[in-house]
Amino acid sequence: MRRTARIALLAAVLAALSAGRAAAQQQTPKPPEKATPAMPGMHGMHGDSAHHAGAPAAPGAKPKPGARPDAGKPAGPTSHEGMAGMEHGAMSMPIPMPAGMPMMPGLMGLSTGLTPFLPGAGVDPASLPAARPTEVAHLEDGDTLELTAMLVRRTVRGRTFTMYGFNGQVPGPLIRVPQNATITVRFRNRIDLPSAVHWHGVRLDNASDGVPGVTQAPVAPGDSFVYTVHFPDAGIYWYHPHVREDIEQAMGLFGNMLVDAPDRDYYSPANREQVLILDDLLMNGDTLIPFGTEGPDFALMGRVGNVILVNGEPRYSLRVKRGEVVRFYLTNASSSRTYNLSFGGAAMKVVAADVSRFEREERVESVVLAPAERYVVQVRFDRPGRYALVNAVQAINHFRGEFEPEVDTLGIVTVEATPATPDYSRAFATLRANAAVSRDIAKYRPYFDKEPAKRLTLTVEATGLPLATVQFMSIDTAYYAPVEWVDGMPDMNWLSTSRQVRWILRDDATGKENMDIDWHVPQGSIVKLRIFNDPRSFHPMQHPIHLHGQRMLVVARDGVRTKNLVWKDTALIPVGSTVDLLIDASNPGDWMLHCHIAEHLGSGMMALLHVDPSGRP
Ligand SMILES: [Cu+2]
Repeated sequence: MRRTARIALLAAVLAALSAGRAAAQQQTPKPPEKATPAMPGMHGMHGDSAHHAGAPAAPGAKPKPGARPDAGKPAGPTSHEGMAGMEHGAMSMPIPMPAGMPMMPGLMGLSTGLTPFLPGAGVDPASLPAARPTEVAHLEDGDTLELTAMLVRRTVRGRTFTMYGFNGQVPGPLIRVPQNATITVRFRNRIDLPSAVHWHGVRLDNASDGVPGVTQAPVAPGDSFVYTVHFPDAGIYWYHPHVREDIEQAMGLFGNMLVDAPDRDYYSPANREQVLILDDLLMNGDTLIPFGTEGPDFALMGRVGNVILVNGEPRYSLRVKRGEVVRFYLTNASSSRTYNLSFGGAAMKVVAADVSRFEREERVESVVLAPAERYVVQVRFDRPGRYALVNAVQAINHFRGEFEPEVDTLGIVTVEATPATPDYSRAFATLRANAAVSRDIAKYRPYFDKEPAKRLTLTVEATGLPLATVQFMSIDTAYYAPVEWVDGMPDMNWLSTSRQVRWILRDDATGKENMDIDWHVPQGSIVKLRIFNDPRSFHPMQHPIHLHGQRMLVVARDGVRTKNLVWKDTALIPVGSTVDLLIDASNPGDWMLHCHIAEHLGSGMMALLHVDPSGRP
């Protein structure tokens, strides 16, 4: 049903477009093989305009979150006013299409209308330091870290680019601290955009949350800012700029924080630890796809890269001994991509996520990691040989209207014949219950069945998109996937920018949207928030919703109570789903609630939650 419908609808759109008719005439579908084939050369970059980006300071000059560059600009789908791609700029359709998928004929020759941006315009890459792998910064309570965002020369798949790194490292330094430590971070901005650092998932003082326009001014190029970072919770966290994440984070500004509990037995035992950050880079042959100076491109689905990187490299490798138990700390630093990870059939158990351990360890076949989420998994490699770290997902072929399995190998774990010592096989086979987690959660249980105090609907509005995109979307939306794992429509996606697309958090009670939502709750309150991801919107998509400075429980999905709880700071809301979150509003201040798809955030999908101080010292 779904497959045939997709074939019919896309064929109809293609046929209508090539015949110059309105897409409303899709009742006369043609078979897809009649579709216009890909034009030779359309994948090529026209000129090297990508390396001559416009005003470098512009992309980060976002004074206030939520502000849209041209909000309210009237532009209907039949009007060329303000329409994406009607300005034939220097950059024309550099977007690589998935194998076997032709570009939508109506989109050929269009451009985003944005000034292309890549880091380090006019800088000779040979003059820059080569990016180095992550180094561990062991810090104790009271220590200070110098952290500099800078230009680096980085080689990916044999091609050298000017990108960003913290302290010259990609990912940035791994900050390893004991739980309850407080450190000082002296941040210096030496890149060509305004920046700031957000300490993702850490329940720290509001003044150090790193959100320009909310907790601080943007740090201009050449300037600095001092953060005080306190770590009340053990686990794996990460830091990244909260300014033009679609550029700065994607170009290498991210790193982990690993917070050690005083209890050495906090996790069940492992022979070794590995910290893996995943991200993806969008390349067209030998070049990077430039970003938009004025705002994000790829605003519909976010920028989904075609090169997946583990710790900044296309191929991860690890050698272990037979029977070794490895504890992997996994972080998704991608702008938009959600992963489904497994280790070639090796036994895996999930032990922790964003802000705590699970109530109980659980055996899993794979782990799903949306942008900004973290999971801690333990994997036992019991036979000599090679195990592939894979991302195995269902792709949608929008052209053929089919779901297709897509498996990417991200790395190889080679297992030697020598047995590992100590032998943790028995501890690994035991699924531990973490009674301390259940005890901590106990006082929140009475709130699980309360009526939600707040309700949000997730949706989107678009104006001025290319006609072909509007026609495709209007039909395609009838058949959505709960999670879009890959970008099956990169041409349409690229041409949709934050000028045309506005992603929306809508307060059901007041109708207010995004930054007009100004929720106040008293410190110490326990807030049930119900989020519904409307499948009937113009282009429904999953959203990883992140709340700063607090912790929350996903207590139910579509009315089904979560059986094994864990404290989170980011929750994936699939299309069509209703998710109940219980927020522990314990940390006073002004905190962002937003989608962590960088381009959705850059297209307005954010709100503020004020946690008002209790008034008591
Ligand atoms: Cu989103």
